[in-house]
Amino acid sequence: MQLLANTTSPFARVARVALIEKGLDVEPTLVDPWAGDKRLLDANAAERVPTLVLDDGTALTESLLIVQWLEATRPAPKWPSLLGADAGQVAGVLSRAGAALGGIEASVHTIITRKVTAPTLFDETPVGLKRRRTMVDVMLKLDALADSMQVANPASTAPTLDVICAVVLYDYQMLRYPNQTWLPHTPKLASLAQAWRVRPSFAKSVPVIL
Ligand SMILES: N[C@@H](CCC(=O)N[C@@H](CS)C(=O)NCC(=O)O)C(=O)O
Repeated sequence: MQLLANTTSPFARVARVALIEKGLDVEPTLVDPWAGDKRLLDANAAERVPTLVLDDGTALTESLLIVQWLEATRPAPKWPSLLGADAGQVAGVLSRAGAALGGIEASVHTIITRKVTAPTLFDETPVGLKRRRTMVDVMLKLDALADSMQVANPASTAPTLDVICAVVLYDYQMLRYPNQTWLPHTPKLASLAQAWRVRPSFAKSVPVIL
């Protein structure tokens, strides 16, 4: 199995954390999704990370489809459910995960669009401002919800998808927008990210710009 990824992508990190939590600690094969890497192009016409190539050659793309594959092939109770231990939890988990993913999408869209326009040109446009407003609102919302995603002992508790997406968003924001005045103060979200970093899945996948 081969996980094509880079060291910054929050989508790749969601997939990697989920894989590790399901017992598949696949060391990522680093690719640049902007450089026409043949390994990535052969597996994913969209040339995006993450792309997971299974042992039989089947290519899985889209972070949430990789999570879906994991849920189907490595189900509870043998493996932790990423959607929650009981059915009553699922809607809440998906709702919080969806909010965090909206923030991740807005954040990545901003970074990617800066590649084709000067930063201020995009950031100050109506679309750029909408993306920024989304990032701010989502971070504040997750900060308010952070207590519900804390557990007594993260070292011995697998995270659900909402936790994965919230922590991935927070760490990505710190990587991409350090010291930005518009970034909201989210101390509870910061504590959440810090607390879950005791788990190898999060610790091994902290994003870095190489
Ligand atoms: N919806 C996809 C998004 C993946 C994505 O946009 N990955 C970015 C890196 S953060 C990428 O590879 N971008 C290259 C491109 O857009 O061409 C997922 O959930 O996996």
